[in-house]
Amino acid sequence: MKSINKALYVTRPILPSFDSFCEQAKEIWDSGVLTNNGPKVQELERALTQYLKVSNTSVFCNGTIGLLCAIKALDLSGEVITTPFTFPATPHVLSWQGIKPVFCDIEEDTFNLDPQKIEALISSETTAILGVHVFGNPCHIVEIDEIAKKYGLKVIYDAAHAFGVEVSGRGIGSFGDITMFSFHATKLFHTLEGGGLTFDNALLEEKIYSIRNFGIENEDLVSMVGINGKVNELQAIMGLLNLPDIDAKIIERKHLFDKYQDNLDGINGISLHMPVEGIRPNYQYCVIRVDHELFGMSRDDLYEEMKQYNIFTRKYFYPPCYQYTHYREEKAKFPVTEKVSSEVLCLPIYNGLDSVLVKNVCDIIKELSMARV
Ligand code: T4K
Repeated sequence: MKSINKALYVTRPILPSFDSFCEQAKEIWDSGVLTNNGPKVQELERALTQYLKVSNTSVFCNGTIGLLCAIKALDLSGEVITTPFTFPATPHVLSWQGIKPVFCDIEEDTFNLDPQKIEALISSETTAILGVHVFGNPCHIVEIDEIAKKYGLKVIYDAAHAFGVEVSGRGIGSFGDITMFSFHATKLFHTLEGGGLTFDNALLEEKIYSIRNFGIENEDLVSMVGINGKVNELQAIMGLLNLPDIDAKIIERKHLFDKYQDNLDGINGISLHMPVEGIRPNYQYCVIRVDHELFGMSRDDLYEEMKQYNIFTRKYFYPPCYQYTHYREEKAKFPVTEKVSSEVLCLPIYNGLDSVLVKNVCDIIKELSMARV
């Protein structure tokens, strides 16, 4: 059986040339402005607003703090309906603010909130819906918007996976009241650590700015309970250097994704999670589902077996949030999440990944499947 010499991880960060980073860093050294909404941060916000096709962007030290501040800016309280199929950051930011995450099951096709199941969960305490565009596939934006309008709820989207995604030519960050992006090193676009909030309502701009900066309005007035969510100038130049290449990086990833599609085709029990119709996908993740019965091996066994070949896949998102110690709920309430979460596996996809290695990964999956027959 084929083996992979060097450890293959689910992702590797995109890096600009070291010289270009040093050149930009020199400007920061010379100016002595390192942080506190410096010129590079402001330049990055303008560049992102244009690239993401949104009205306003505020950058943050990471996506989680960005989301926390979005919830604060919209004055949410009580209960918020969200998905159990996500990274811990999503429900935790609610709990941090004394808000109860009310989990709603997902749908099979997109792994996103099932809009048919949202209304039954709305109570007099509900203040918002927090959807996640999981693996870059958009939530059912129109249906969620209709429900929110009917019940007077706010809508926040966690677009940690959806940088650069467009729906019928519209930036994914232009939907809902506020959208959060993660600019973590493992994401398509990154600022080492980082995140961003995008929003249409210009009135939110000052509020978000103030919340990000301890609630300080001016030298004489601290008007809100804020936090330190600021980005430094070195993070900003990493973003400014990465951004111009993102479209080319998406194309490169599409080739890798297509290679996976060609080579996984026909393996019984393995299905590739596809981008939905009508969007511009970003190919940040390459996700398969493993049907234990048809493939002859469970997702967990495949995950373990692949490690023997130096392939380190990830079980995003297992365990589902309702199994976390803090949120324990009956799994019977979330049958789709339960199933999806036990079957998904993220395969290596990143810029610079040799397409020969993609073929090798697929061959190993194929051979493992045949070995069980
Ligand atoms: N909402 C959702 C839906 C999210 O998925 C996330 C984060 C958030 C909110 C929160 O956004 P941030 O606050 O993080 O901005 C990683 C990322 O750390 C996390 O940002 C991401 N989601 C999550 C899906 O993946 P881990 O714990 O799996 O990362 P780690 O360190 O195991 O990295 C995965 C692989 O990447 C490694 O095996 C090797 C490679 N890697 C990683 C890092 C950090 C590198 O090659 N270089 C690196 O510097 O969470």
